[in-house]
Amino acid sequence: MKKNKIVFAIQKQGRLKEDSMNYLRSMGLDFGSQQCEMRLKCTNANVEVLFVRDDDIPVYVYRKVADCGIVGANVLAEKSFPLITLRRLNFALCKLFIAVPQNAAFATLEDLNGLRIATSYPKILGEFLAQKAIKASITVLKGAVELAPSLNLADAICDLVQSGKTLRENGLKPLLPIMESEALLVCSTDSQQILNQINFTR
Ligand code: PRT
Ligand code: ZN
Repeated sequence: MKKNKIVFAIQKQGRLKEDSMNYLRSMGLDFGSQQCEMRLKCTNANVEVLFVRDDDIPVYVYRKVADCGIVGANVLAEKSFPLITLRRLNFALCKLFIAVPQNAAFATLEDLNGLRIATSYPKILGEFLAQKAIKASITVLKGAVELAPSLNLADAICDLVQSGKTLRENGLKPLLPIMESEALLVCSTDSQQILNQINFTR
């Protein structure tokens, strides 16, 4: 049976939401006022938007509940579902860094051996450390990662950096970049069918 409706999964609230909606509008999609917190119907095409946590976007797309999603490359890499990236969207730009206390003696990659590193990205960090043959222990935190060194919960952190302000405010300095990130338009393996139905002009 032919499926005509195209479903997008985008972030419900946060740094990706506004730019994601603007991107959909830039493709010529119009939306009325939002009646429901979780879903929004397009008024000029058979398109629906689902608003979800950004961490859940890869699974929505992988399980084909949504056809496309807009998610940070960092989240996509951490969740590691085999999705197709249709477009790099050039917003939500940031870098995942290993950072250490400003007064720390650690200066090189090798200095991380034996340290405790706090992060919300254990998979990305674990793979990076394994590739570099560094043996460090990873402490997984969902948020407030920058606080961990001052609370003696960790010796270093691995977190997203944009301006660097949060690191400075917490007495930390960047040591090593792990990955660059930006918002990505992703879909599952039916990409061609989706591309045929919508004109991705940008
Ligand atoms: O509720 P939900 O789970 O959907 O949202 P969230 O809280 O997990 O995500 P959100 O809205 O904070 O970020 C969504 C995405 O935006 C991230 O996954 C990244 O792809 C991207 N992004 C871009 C950022 C940043 N820049 C960013 N600076 N995500 C987080 N930060 C945080 C960072 O964790 C740190 O605490 O901002 C702080 C650093 O910022 P600077 O400017 O002080 O360096
Ligand atoms: Zn999230």
